[in-house]
Amino acid sequence: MFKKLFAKKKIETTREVKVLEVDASELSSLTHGLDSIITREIDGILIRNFLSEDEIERLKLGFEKVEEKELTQYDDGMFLYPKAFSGVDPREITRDVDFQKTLVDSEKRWKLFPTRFGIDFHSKVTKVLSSLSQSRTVELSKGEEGQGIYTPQTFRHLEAGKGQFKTHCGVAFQDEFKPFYDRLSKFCTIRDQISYFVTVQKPIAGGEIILYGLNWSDASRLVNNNSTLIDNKGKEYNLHDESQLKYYKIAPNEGDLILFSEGELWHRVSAVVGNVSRLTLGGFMTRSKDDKSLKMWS
Ligand SMILES: O=C(O)CCC(=O)C(=O)O
Ligand SMILES: [Fe+2]
Repeated sequence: MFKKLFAKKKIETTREVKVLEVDASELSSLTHGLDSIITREIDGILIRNFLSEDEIERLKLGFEKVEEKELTQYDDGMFLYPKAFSGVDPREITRDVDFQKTLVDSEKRWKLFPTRFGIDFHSKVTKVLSSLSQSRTVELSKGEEGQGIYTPQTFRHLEAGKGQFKTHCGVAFQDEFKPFYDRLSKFCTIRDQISYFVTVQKPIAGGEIILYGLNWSDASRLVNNNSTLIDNKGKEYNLHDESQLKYYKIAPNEGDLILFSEGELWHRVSAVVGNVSRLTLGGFMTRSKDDKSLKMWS
């Protein structure tokens, strides 16, 4: 009885984050995996050993040869190749003809990927993603009149000792990068976007993906340099205090592929620690307007 009386009042925390973990050889048991992320029955899937050691080595070698001038810096210690949507069509509006031209350039660059990086990553990842959905195909997003494509995947290089992705979620991006999302929303339902990436180089420590058990629709205010979330009732969560909310945290191994509900789920990548940088390759997808396919971009 005393124990009960004096027990410390449990701090109310957020919900559990559900991520299924499977080996690439067992994927046939998950034919509804992507659909379950869309309906939010689960938050994500971690597919172990999606790429072989040989495929990883090819990607690493290929990325080493990417020239500095081809990289775009997005934040301190964060470099992307090729440019992601936020660099192609940033906050100010790009003229339609110029945007269309970037899609044509993206297609040329993308077609060279298999020879340049030694593996047809796009075909391989699309095949697996398609096998995880019963009702939808996974497709490239094309430009107007079928001209050009939205780059489906980007390499993300987080420099040793400092690179990180601060807390964010897809829906919050929709305000921040409105011109781009306005274009996307002409052919997609942009709300339920899904993120996927494969780890190409794992750092010694840090560089973990952290998915918080808090949805944008429950907590939409992110303050204090992306370190505090305020929910709709005014309750504050310090994202760096692990006792304040539930989360799923993992540093995937090289070759592992993770996919998760990027749209509503707040998440971040912790700072890379040690002298090995973190390299990932991935992109986003969301349902087409007719809900028959998932359209990709990065
Ligand atoms: O680690 C990455 O490549 C990106 C992490 C992330 O924020 C995402 O996949 O949405
Ligand atoms: Fe993200």
